Order: sequence, then C-alpha cells, then structure tokens
Amino acid sequence: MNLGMITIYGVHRSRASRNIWLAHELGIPFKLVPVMQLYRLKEPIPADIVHTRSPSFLKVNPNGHVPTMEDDGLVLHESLAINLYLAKKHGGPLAPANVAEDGLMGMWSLWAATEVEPHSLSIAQNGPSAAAIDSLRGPFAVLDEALANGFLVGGRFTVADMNVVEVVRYADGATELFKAAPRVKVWFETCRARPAYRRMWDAREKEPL
Ligand SMILES: N[C@@H](CCC(=O)N[C@@H](CS)C(=O)NCC(=O)O)C(=O)O
Repeated sequence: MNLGMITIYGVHRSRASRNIWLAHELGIPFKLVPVMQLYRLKEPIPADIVHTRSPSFLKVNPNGHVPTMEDDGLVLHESLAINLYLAKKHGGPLAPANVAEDGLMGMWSLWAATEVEPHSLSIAQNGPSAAAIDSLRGPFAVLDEALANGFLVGGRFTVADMNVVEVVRYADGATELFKAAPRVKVWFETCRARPAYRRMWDAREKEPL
C-alpha cells in the first residue's frame, strides 16, 4: 500500500477544508496546491493565481471545482468521496470496521450532500431564509434521532461524522435549527472542538477572505 504524500488542490476556505481536517485526524502529510474559486477573484486576475477555471487546473478536474486529491496516480474529485477513500485507505477508528458500517458511512455522506447541503449552502451564502430553515427542519430532526449514541456510526467518531458536520456547518447561522435539535448541537460542538478540526480552522481563518 502506498502511504506517500497526497496532494490536495484547493484552499482552506473551500470544501477542501473537509479533506484537510481528515488529513490532520489521520496524521498524514499532504501537499496543498492553492486553487482559488474563480467567483472569489476580482478582475484583473494576477497571472500567477491558479483558479477553478485555469486551463492547468481543468486538466486535473474538468468539473472546474475544488477539492481534487491525487494519491499515487489516483485522481479523485468530490470532497466527501475523497474523505471516505482516505479513511478506508488508512484504517483505524475513523474508517468502517465492516461492510455494514461502510454502507452507513456512504449513506450519511450522500444524505448530507443531497438532503442537507443545498439548503445549508443557501444559508451560508444568502443568510438564514425561512425557506431554507423550513427545508432543514426535517433533516435536523432525523440527525438528532440518529445521534442517540453520540455519533452516527458505531457509537464512535468516524468519517461519517466529519462529512456530515462539514455540511451542517453551512447552516451554522440558523441557530433555531440547533436549538430544536439538542443532540445535533452537542455533537456539532464536540466534533469541531477536536484538535485536528481546530488546526484546519485556524489555518482557514488566516487565509484572506
Ligand atoms: N460536490 C463537490 C462540490 C465542489 C464545489 O462546488 N466546490 C466549490 C468550492 S467549495 C468550487 O470549486 N467552486 C468554484 C467554482 O464553481 O468555480 C464537492 O463536494 O467536492
């Protein structure tokens, strides 16, 4: 098994944060190649800035999105899939212990991407609209119920929690959702208090807006 250094394309202020958090949790080295979201840049764009529509980056990810990860010739897009891959590759408590846990971790990751992210992203980008909050009441109730054992899978902190926390985070501004889901609130704070998360977040805060 190759355990060499992986490359992550993106910046801390992007969904690459999910992969950087996991790399810190796993204690694996990585090279971060800065690729900025095009929509964050003002014209004229300096020639030395690589962004999501730069021809050099489109060769790596024709979707024109970050993050992308490279590991010994394997190129993966999709932040949540990258996390599932890295967790499984490196094993340990963050990874599924068996096929059933693998199924659950995949389920929660897809649930976050489809049931939560469209609405939580709308809150992050446009503020907590009534429509976005209403759309998230159901998913937050489901999540609250699922957290009866403290974490989503196997009663321990895993990559499933990381993937869902990172998507729920976009709804952080909708405090009423967290008030109505006390287990979600505790779990969210517990996961974000982890040293690996703080390390990612501190670096993120240092990046220019
Ligand atoms: N589903 C993808 C979404 C990737 C995505 O939309 N990334 C944003 C940054 S967080 C991006 O690259 N936006 C720049 C653009 O669309 O030009 C994932 O989870 O990796």
